[in-house]
Amino acid sequence: MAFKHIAEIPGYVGKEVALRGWVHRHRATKNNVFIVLRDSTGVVQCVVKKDAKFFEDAERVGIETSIAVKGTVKKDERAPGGHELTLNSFKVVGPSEEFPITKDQSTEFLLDVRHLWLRSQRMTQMMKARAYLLGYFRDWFKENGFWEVSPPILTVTGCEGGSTLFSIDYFGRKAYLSQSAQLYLEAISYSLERVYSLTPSFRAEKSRTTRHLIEYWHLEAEEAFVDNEGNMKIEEELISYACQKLAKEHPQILKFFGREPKEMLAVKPPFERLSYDEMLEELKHKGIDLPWGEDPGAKEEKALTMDRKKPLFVYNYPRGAKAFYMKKADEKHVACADLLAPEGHGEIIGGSERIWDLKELLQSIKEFGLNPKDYEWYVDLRRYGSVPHSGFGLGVERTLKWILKLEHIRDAVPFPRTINRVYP
Ligand code: NSS
Repeated sequence: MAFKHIAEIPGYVGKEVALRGWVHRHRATKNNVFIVLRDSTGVVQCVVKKDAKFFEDAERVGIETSIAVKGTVKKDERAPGGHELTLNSFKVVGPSEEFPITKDQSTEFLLDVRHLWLRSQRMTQMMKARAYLLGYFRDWFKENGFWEVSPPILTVTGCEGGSTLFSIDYFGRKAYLSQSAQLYLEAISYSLERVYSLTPSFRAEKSRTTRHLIEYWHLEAEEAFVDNEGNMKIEEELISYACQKLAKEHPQILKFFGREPKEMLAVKPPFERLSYDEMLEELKHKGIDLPWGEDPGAKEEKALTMDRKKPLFVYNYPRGAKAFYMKKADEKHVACADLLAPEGHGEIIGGSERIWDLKELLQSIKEFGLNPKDYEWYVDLRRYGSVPHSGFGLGVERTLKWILKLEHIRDAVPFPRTINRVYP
């Protein structure tokens, strides 16, 4: 008899099915054993009656034991999932020692046993939401003429400043783990025009916050013949597409996390745009004095986005607050934009128009105090048919944190790497 998944059960009322999975909950009374069985698609209550020859095995079975069962399906409104199975066959696949996770355990403990905690409903739903989200991003790129490409992770060329570079010993020479695929995507965009990649990025962030990971997943795009405004349009279309899809196709996952699907349906272009200088004005009205030239931090971003329902672009930052590769918008500002998620979550995307003129780039590398030797190949791109181009990087975990209303970024990834945790 072929095994079915729990999600298929509604099609088998009155019939017999075979299921396999793990013991999620267990309760024994004098005459019945109730087992809530879990598989990747859901949970279902199974009942073992006193007269079953495997009653004692079922009575003793521990939480998280893997089992294979057969039983008859009946509708039961009170049962989790709305159906119940009366078992006529019960086999242990792999026994379980006493499961260390019980109710009300500390966050630290749950992080220590993350390899087991991933079986929880919360983590399961998060991982599904994450997979759907990445799928929608890919769908959007495909429908809009972007090629998926695979840039390197080991590099000698820093992209986002030396302070967060992770260095490694590369057979006697110093190399780094990638902070961003951007420079490589720029090179590939002069071949394929519109490209994107999904890779891990690494930041040796010394700060302990609810929105920084040491290793995070970075969705980056680069587009030839596109300016900063065109870049923002691409970003808002991409984000909106994924939010609409999640709300329409998986509202129950959003609801599980306390997110109303209609809030995601409302995430439609155009997103509001504030220039950096306008942002300072708005902050002033909110009682925050950010000196011109400084990058807004968590506090400022929270103040800006707390009462907003849709993401907000802040564009044209002061040159000194941003990276060497950004094209000037005027003498003081660069043509860039950060996308801030609403409800206090803050930055989820950083993007910009790139310097595409050779002399301007050499000048900028010098002014930012970088070693021109490390950037020779990157500079070279400007020697052979350079064109205006722009791109952006989206933090997958930050985006998920916003959509699922998570308190901490570590719950948007199965095995978080933070300043004090690289295990399990
Ligand atoms: O540093 S960024 O703002 N921009 C770049 O890396 C560009 N080179 C991307 C590009 O144009 N191709 O990082 C982009 C996004 C940022 O908005 C966050 O959402 C996310 O990457 N990010 C992080 N997420 C989690 N943890 C950390 N530490 C982190 N740093 C950036």
